[in-house]
Amino acid sequence: MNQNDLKKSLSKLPLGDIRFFESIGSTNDEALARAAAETPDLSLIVADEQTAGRGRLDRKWFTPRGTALACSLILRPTAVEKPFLTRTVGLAALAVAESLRKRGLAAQIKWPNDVLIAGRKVCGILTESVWSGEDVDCVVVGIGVNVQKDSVPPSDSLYFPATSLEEELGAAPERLEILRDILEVFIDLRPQLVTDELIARWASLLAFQGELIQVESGNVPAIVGHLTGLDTDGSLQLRNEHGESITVRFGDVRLRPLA
Ligand code: BT5
Repeated sequence: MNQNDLKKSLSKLPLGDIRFFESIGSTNDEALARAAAETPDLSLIVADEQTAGRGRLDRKWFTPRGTALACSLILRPTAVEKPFLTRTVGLAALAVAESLRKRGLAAQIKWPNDVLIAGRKVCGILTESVWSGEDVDCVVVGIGVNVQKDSVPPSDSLYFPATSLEEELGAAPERLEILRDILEVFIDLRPQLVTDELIARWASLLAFQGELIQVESGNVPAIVGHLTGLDTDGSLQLRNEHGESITVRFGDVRLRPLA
C-alpha cells in the first residue's frame, strides 16, 4: 500500500483529502489534529501500521505492519445531520458489515462498535467528536479491520475472541478493495443517517437478537436481559427478568454465560 495506489483505488469516490502513512501512532489522533484545521468533509487517513492504535476507554487496538486496514474518516456533519450523530457508529458498523456480506460473509454487528463473523471480532470502530462550543464541528470515524491472519492479537490478550478476513475467506483479500467497498457503502448509506431506515437496517444485523446478554460498563454490576432492539438514537434496548424495558447507552455486550 502507498499513497499512489490508495488515491488510484479511491479515485471514483467523492472523498476529501487522502493521506497515507507507512507507520503512525493512531489514525484517529492524526484525523483529530487535521479536523481542527480546514480539512474538508470525507477526508481520509490510512496507515499500514499503528503503534498506538486506540479502542474505547483508551484500550489498545493492534495494527501490525502490512496486515490490516486502519483508517479514519473525517466527517463535517451538516446542520440536518447534527441531531443524529449518536447514530454515526451504527452507520460505520453497517457499512463494514454490509460490504463484507457482499463477499458472502455472515457479518453481524455487536452493539455498538464491533463487526463479528461467526461470533468473532473482525473489526472495531471508534468514533470521536470535535466540539466547537456547544456544537459538534467534526466526527472522526476510525475503522480497524483484521485482514491477514497475522493481524489478530494473541487470544490471551483479548476480552472477546477475534478473527481475520483471511481466516474466514480462506485467502486474504486486497486491503484497498476492502477499504473501497466499505467507503462506497458508507457514502451510499449516509443519507439514511437522518431516517429511521438506518436504525432498522442496523437492528436487522445485530448479533444476539432475542438472546440473553450482559452489558458491562465500568465497575457497576453488569446489566442482564434479553436483547430486544435499538432506540432511535442507537441505544441498546433490553428486557430484564421482570419484563421491564432497559435502555443502555454504553458498554460491552456478551452472551450471558449459563449459570
Ligand atoms: C474498538 O474498541 O474495537 C475500536 C477499535 C478502533 C480501531 C481503529 S483503527 C483506526 C483508528 N485509529 C485508532 O487508533 N483506532 C481506530 P473496543 O470496543 O474498546 O475494543 C478494544 C479491545 O479490542 C481491546 O481491549 C482488545 O481486547 C481488542 N483488540 C485489540 N486489537 C484487536 C484486533 N486487532 N482485533 C480484535 N480485537 C482487538
